[in-house]
Amino acid sequence: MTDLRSILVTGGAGFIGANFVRHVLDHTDASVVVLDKLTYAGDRRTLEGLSPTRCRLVVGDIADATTVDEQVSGCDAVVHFAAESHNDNSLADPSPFVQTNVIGTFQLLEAVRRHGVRFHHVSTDEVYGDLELDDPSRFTESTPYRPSSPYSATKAGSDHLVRAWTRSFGVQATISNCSNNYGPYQHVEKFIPRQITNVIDGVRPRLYGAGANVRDWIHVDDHNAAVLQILTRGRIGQTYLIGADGEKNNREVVEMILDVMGQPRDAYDLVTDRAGHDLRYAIDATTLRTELGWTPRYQDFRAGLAATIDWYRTNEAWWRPQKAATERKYAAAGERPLSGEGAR
Ligand code: NAD
Ligand code: TDX
Repeated sequence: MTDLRSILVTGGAGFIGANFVRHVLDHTDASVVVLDKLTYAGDRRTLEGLSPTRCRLVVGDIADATTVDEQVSGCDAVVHFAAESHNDNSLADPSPFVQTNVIGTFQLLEAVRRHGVRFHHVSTDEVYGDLELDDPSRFTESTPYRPSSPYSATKAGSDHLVRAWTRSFGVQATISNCSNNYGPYQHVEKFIPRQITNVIDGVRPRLYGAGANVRDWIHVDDHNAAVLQILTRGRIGQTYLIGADGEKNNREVVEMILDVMGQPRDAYDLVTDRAGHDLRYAIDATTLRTELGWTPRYQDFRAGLAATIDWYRTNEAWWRPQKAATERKYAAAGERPLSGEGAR
């Protein structure tokens, strides 16, 4: 196993990054520097309670070359989570997506190139576009890129930069493309926490379109265990797809949330669909499983979801400050009920 003493985690005050920092502190002896701009999606409280001798937060922008050079020069590896991450926001204003996801990744690559630092790039299965609902195939490492939204197009662009810097400049990099994550500390703009917090507030969950779109759900801890294994044992230049065989359509997920929370399974509304809404994502993680021996620990989605619901019930103080502004953003984007009680 590669000896990593100091890891720079970009976006470590966001959902997956903060869970990764906890995973590293629990499973290795390494210390962590988090580089995070603290946008609307980043929250310093998410890192509260972590050992101050092993985890330090630097507030800064990955698109700023000076800040990035300073932080990269002192570390053994960079794990790059920082991004604008929400598809709906990218439809309302793509500009910060280009700036952070493309220019920010470029600045990091230039710095790891200068300092000879190991780099792991965290990306998404959305770079592959979508699959038909009745298509039995799944994404593999050789599926052609076909992004649909400004978000996924900028993530695809960042993946291409990483590959070019690896091949042309010898940067020691790996890439992972993961499916939809769920778990603690996810921003309430995202599907699962939005619906859980709606139910807590006595508001009916909101499904886009007919609720038939399929996502391949994975618990955030399983994603992060895979990222750490790729960082320490992955092949340089290799891309690994991360997924836990968790395909479900959105209606099934909402019905399960309602059921676990003691509500009637049909107590949701159908609302305006997302423009360009990808139909289905599905991951074939054979390379990761066979090469690195990774297996997901959270095999029971309902149990993982119930634990996540408990987390949101117990940690209202963490998400409450974001909730009203998030719902105002959806209302301003023109979201309105098409069927269900809300439409009457
Ligand atoms: P998130 O939105 O919860 O967190 C993103 C973090 O990045 C925030 O803390 C934010 O403050 C920080 N950030 C944004 N712009 C920055 C900048 N310019 N400089 C420094 N920090 C900045 O996102 P997430 O869901 O935790 O996603 C993390 C990564 O994982 C992203 O790269 C995303 O594309 C990828 N990913 C996410 C999922 C998912 O289901 N959420 C699935 C696959 C891949
Ligand atoms: O209120 C909602 N109702 C609804 O039906 C919201 C917020 C979403 N949806 C649907 C849209 C998607 O089909 O639920 C599904 C999941 O939506 P999101 O949580 O917005 O995730 P998605 O667009 O699939 O992208 C996520 O997975 C891949 C992450 O946000 C990305 O960062 C990651 O790259």
